[in-house]
Amino acid sequence: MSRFLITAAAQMGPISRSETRKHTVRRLIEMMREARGRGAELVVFTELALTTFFPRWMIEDEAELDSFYESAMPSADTQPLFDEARRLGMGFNLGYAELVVENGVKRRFNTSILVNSKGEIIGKYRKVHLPGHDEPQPGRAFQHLEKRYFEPGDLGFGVFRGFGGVMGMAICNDRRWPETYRVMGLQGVDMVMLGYNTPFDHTGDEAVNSLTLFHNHLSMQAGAYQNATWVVGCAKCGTEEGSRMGGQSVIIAPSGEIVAQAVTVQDEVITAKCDLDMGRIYKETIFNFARHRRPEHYGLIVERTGAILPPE
Ligand code: ING
Repeated sequence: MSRFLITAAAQMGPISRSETRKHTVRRLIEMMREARGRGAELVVFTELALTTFFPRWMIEDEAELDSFYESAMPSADTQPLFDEARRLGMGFNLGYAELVVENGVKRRFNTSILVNSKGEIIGKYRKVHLPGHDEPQPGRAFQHLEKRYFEPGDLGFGVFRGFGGVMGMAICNDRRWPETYRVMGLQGVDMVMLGYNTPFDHTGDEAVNSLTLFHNHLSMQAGAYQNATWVVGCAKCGTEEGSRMGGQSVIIAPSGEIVAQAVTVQDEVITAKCDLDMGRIYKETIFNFARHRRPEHYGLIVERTGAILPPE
């Protein structure tokens, strides 16, 4: 008996630096309603879905920097999103900048939550792989200061029961690292959801930058297939404050096939009827970790001891 989950990704076009949370939340609610209209039970929003991608700037003023973070979730500005999800009877995944004060110390994370159809937060993730730099780099049209504005996630790659399956979360750069999917794959994940803000000028190398969209899908399709899981990748895209970011949000099956893809660089909802049991054949045959995986033979002990290369 298949476990079908009608899933949506709500790709976002640019969010300007001055856009209010209220306006952004209205955009999210409009897409949530469109997704529900197509029967979606879950909608995946993007990374940092409430604000512009502020790590592209060096922000000296702490109050201004804090203005891009959420110190409560939900807050008065985001409560309408939770209320609408409950009214519509659907869940959502939301990426945002999280500010918490622990023992008087401000801690900042690039965070994602999973909310069920009752408006309850049933899962939380904090981005592990932070790309870019902690100091502004000379010569860049746009900075990429995630290492300055966020700490590496301290929650690991957990999975959460919900929506009839085992759900996992990642954020943006995480999707490029095989460990991200494998840690969740080893926990039997059925669907990994992630948002991304991916500028075309990240490396400064024209050849690499020209492959931005190819590498985007390559990373997620490989992760899906090699761990027999659905992957939903949802972009913030278009030219946002002068920075061009890639779109092509996708819903990818455990086979690695793209079953839905966005075709604009604006707010766009894509949906798919996801059979959460589709991964089973892969988990039981090709990627039967218990039968075929042999970490004891991978030389990982060598890596752990730091002696990456065998002695001369
Ligand atoms: N953005 C980008 C990402 O991993 C990047 C950074 C862009 C890395 C292009 C490599 C190539 O998609 C975030 N926010 O992680």
